[in-house]
Amino acid sequence: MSEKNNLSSTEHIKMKSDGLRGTLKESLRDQITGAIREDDRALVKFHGMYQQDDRDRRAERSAKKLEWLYSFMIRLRIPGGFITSEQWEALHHVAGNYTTGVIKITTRQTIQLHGILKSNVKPTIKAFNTAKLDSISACGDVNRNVICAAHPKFSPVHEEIFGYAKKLSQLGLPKTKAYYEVWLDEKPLTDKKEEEDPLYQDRYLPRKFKIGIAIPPNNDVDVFANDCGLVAILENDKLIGFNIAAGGGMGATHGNAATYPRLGTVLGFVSGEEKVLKAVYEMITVQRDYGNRSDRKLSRLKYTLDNMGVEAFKAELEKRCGFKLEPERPYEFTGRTDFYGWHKNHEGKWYYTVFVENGRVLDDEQQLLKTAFLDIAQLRKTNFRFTCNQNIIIADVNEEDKAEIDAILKKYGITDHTDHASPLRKESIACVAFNTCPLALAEAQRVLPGIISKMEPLLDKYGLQDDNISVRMTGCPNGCARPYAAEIAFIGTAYGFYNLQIGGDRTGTRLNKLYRESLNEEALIQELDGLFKIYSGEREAGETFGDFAKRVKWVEY
Ligand code: SRM
Ligand code: SF4
Repeated sequence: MSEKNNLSSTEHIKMKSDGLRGTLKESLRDQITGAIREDDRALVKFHGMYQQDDRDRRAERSAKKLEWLYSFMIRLRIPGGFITSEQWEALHHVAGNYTTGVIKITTRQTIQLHGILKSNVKPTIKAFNTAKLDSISACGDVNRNVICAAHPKFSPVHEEIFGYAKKLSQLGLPKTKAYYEVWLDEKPLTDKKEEEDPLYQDRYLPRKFKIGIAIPPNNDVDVFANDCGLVAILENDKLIGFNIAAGGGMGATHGNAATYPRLGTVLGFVSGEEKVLKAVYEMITVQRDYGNRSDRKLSRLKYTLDNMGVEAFKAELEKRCGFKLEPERPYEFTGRTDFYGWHKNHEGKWYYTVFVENGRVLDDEQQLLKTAFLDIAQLRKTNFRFTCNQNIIIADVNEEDKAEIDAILKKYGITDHTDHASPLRKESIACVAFNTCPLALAEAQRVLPGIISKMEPLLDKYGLQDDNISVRMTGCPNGCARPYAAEIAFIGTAYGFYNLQIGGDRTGTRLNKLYRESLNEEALIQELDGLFKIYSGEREAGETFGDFAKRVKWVEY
């Protein structure tokens, strides 16, 4: 079982937090500082928020002997990434009233808003609550936003599988009512028994826990990057159950060999709703009881699994479930890209997938994304779905409304942008990094578009312009853009420097490997020029860049 002694400081904060309340109310009342108390910074994450500061302005503020410019980032819990047009409209106004204005679609199918001053946090949460949106458990040592294959075109059982995302999200919600008391001013419970929590108890999990659901043949959710991955198995267009995988995770720390990215291991197959929910629930309890609570760098499920061994982990899971997992069922992933433009599903509804570069919804000189989405939302004729590739699907459009929506997309430059962006650009993902992420060593979303602009001419030069090679960039090794599962990854090591990793496959089932260490942007482009030249000349028909890199042993497997 997990270490009883030598608990990390976060464990103590959780235990004495009175159901995640801590001194949050006092912290909010304190007008002397834009920050909250130190222990509350750990607790506020469980409510879906992070205290941050503007890193671009640290030096200037310090020089003036001013406190850093603190603000909060709020991340919503949106299982399966689905919201209504009413909710989009509310989100648009919250973003305008209280935040930087940019709506950021995350790699886990939800949205984040940045730059919220302490005094604006409660009004923001209240406005979300009015729109039936919340940020409970979007961060913290709990089950996070449950992600699910995004595009309803791909399966007649999409709705049923999306239903699992909602149920699993509910299953993993903490029982504490602290969120309602602290942020929504609801009266404290008179009987604390109401919030006794058999799953999380008073220590919650050793670390974050992530669940993803994929519908083959598309792996848009990168299912094996999750602590718990469910791969839907269909027979004759009917859902018969899920292969269940454990131990995916991307995070690593430079210079700490005990940490590593890992893809989930399929443990077996499970069918029937009750058993599927039970298997996931018990996987969470195994992690709760066996996960490392001393060293947070080694506390994700992937380390628990590797420490116990896959067979022992599976045996413990089956013991707790009271049933055995069946042997894994066959499935095949053929891609993980989003399907841009208009597509029709089996019921005759239309879906338009908009390319949102790095998930940043704003109006700029190329296109008026925010304006277009607001206009569309105000029609009340669509829903919105976020994808794990940081894009948006304008969803559930009736045949008779399609022309009206299409006209808005054209008017504001959206169609043009989505149609004309290169396959390379549309496949690229970057994490937030500067100026808000406190862990960033290097830039990511602010520089990747420019790097792609330098890679595009290289691909043109070698006749590779139609190749949708997956490129992912992060400002540090934590892996928020799932870079280790890309064909090409740039992983920040210091400001302006990146490790170049290559050799991952295009479907998220093979990790890449380190090829060159700490290159600046110019050196990265130079290296890629050489690699693309060889790839274009020597690849076999249909061979992807990642597969080629592996075959010719640019990196060792
Ligand atoms: Fe992440 C921490 C942003 C998806 C692995 N991640 C952070 C923080 C909160 C920094 C912090 O701890 O203070 C970043 C906030 C930046 C900012 O200013 O907004 C951050 N992570 C993001 C997002 C917004 C990236 C994006 O541009 O889309 C994604 C939000 C997802 C969501 O909606 O919940 C995001 N993070 C991921 C993913 C991808 C995924 O889950 O599919 C991963 C890799 C998978 C995994 O968990 O292993 C990921 N984030 C991490 C880690 C490393 C965890 C580890 O096991 O070592 C950290 C650092 C930590 O937890 O200590 C981290
Ligand atoms: Fe921040 Fe690193 Fe995550 Fe990028 S990968 S958002 S730099 S923690």
